[in-house]
Amino acid sequence: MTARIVEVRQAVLKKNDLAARALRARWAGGPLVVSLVSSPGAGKTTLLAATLARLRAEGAAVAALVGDLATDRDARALAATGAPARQITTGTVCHLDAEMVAAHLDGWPPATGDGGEGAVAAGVDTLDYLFIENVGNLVCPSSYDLGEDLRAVLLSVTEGEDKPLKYPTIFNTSDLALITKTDLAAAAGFDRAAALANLEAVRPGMAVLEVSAKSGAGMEAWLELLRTRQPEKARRASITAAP
Ligand SMILES: Nc1nc2c(ncn2[C@@H]2O[C@H](COP(=O)(O)OP(=O)(O)OP(=O)(O)O)[C@@H](O)[C@H]2O)c(=O)[nH]1
Ligand SMILES: [Mg+2]
Repeated sequence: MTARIVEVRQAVLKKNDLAARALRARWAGGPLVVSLVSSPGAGKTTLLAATLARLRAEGAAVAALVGDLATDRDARALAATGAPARQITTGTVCHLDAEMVAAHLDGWPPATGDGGEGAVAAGVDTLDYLFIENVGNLVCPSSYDLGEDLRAVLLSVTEGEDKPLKYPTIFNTSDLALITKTDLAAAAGFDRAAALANLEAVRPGMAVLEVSAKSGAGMEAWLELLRTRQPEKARRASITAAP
């Protein structure tokens, strides 16, 4: 019985890996694709809304996909920034997978604006940045590659410094950790040194940024990381495409 479960799970993951590979190939010359993972309520949507607003104001073409079991609340919150945002409703499924992402890309985002700053032409290939907010869960999303270029895991100051030790896989499959809600650190009695030590124990050398989407503290470093990564990807794509 156990062997059969393992077999089925391996087949599902293999299928996802193939779909993720196809996504990666599809947007190889397109946007920097950044996914956000965390426990429920760690601040993904709030951080993403602030990020979309800032990048749009600089003239970047940005859009977001967001996964939740139910409701389109997050997509509506993100769309309030003016950026195209699309909800993926997963029902009972506790993570996004690459096929769900692929199924929501056809004809999306539609062309918006008048071609001026912040306007987005039709299709994901014309974007500078595509963000994917995963379902709030520290376990399931870790096994599913979405073809993203960068996966950021959020750890809010209110959820406990021990989370990297208890949920190592999600931290191990992420490229960057974002400590969020730093404006609440003192009130929550957040032990910053312990959190950093736990991240380091699980993923030595992991890049860590500390942000508050509410106060704006640390946002510039996060945006600068995105602004640096985006042209790096475009440069790599043009080298690969060169005859
Ligand atoms: N004080 C403070 N509150 C924050 C910050 N970021 C988010 N919050 C609050 O935390 C709560 C959850 O934030 P969300 O952005 O919805 O979190 P989420 O990770 O998208 O949640 P799910 O999509 O449900 O997993 C909301 O009440 C936010 O207002 C922050 O930087 N500081
Ligand atoms: Mg959210």
